[in-house]
Amino acid sequence: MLDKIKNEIVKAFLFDGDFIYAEPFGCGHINATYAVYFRRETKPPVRYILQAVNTTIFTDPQGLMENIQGVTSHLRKKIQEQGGDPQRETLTLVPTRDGKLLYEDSDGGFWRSYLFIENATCHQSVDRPILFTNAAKAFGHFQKLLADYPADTLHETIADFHNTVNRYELFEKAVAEDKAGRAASVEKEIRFFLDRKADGAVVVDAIKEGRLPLRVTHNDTKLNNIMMDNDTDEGICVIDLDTVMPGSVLYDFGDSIRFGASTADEDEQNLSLVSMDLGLFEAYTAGFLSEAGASLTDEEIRLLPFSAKLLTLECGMRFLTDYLNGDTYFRIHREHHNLDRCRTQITLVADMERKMEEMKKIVAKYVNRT
Ligand code: NDG
Repeated sequence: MLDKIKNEIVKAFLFDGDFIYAEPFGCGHINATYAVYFRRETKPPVRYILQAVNTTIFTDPQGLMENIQGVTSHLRKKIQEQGGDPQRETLTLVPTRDGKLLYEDSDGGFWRSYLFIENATCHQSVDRPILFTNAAKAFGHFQKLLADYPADTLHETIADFHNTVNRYELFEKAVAEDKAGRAASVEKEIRFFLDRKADGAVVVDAIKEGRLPLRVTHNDTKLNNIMMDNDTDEGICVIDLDTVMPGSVLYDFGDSIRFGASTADEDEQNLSLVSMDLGLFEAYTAGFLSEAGASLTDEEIRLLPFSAKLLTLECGMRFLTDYLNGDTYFRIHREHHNLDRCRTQITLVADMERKMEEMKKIVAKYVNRT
């Protein structure tokens, strides 16, 4: 792929300078991401992000790019109004030489590019609680900036993305079909999810019955989807905007806790290292409620602790579904990778169930209803 990038793809984009080299970049499970480097005559070298969109998953890449353009333009305007630096605080698309946002290559692959945000890092884990508080503030702020975005203009890039009732149906289908012949070896894991099927309907039903509002949400709020400033540790830019769609704020809060409040990596094989850290839960809750708290309804606040469990349950079930289907969705780097990922999520769900009352107390501590 690096040859193809050099010989074809980089020539299609409006990059500044002469191509030096390209290298794989980041840790995404879905798209293929590269950094591409350019030499310039009178200015320092520059790099860009180049991404091959996974069109098996995002079947409407044009619609996807319309969303990203719409959302980043909206953010850019607000950041400018507030005196911020839009090239640092939101993603900036680099167009192709013929003015498009996507380049279709000679094999039918779709590519896009962003300016590289320098002097900032995507952290893979929380080594200091302040990072997590700052991530929470950034996601809360992102939510606030998009509160007046016209939601009906957004394409639904992945239908039913966090519809946990639907996710249960897909899971039960994968168990019944057992395409990869693995179901018998993971009976215990399958049972864990089936035992919690009722949880899957809680948020979906509340949205359907109008007890929870739909908002424009990010829907994939892992810690590594925020760039944090290397000098100040502030969360400066929310990235991976592929799943920005109408959703519940609970999806964003819950998914952040799932990933960032864990004491171990998402694919840790030693499960005795995996638990949900209440201190990190508190760090995130404090930051998130300080930014977004005032705009949340009582029902949203009541369900925040449960949402952490729900999103972890959903993600674990998605990993197991993919394992049963033969690993066709998430990129894997070793044979039972999806099963390892599923097991960490199960361990976290069980730990959250034990700690639910304490999580509720922490939320109550930071709710400011004056
Ligand atoms: C990917 C998934 C996200 C999931 C995460 C797990 C898509 C588009 O991997 O939903 O929670 O690490 O499926 N994104 O980012």
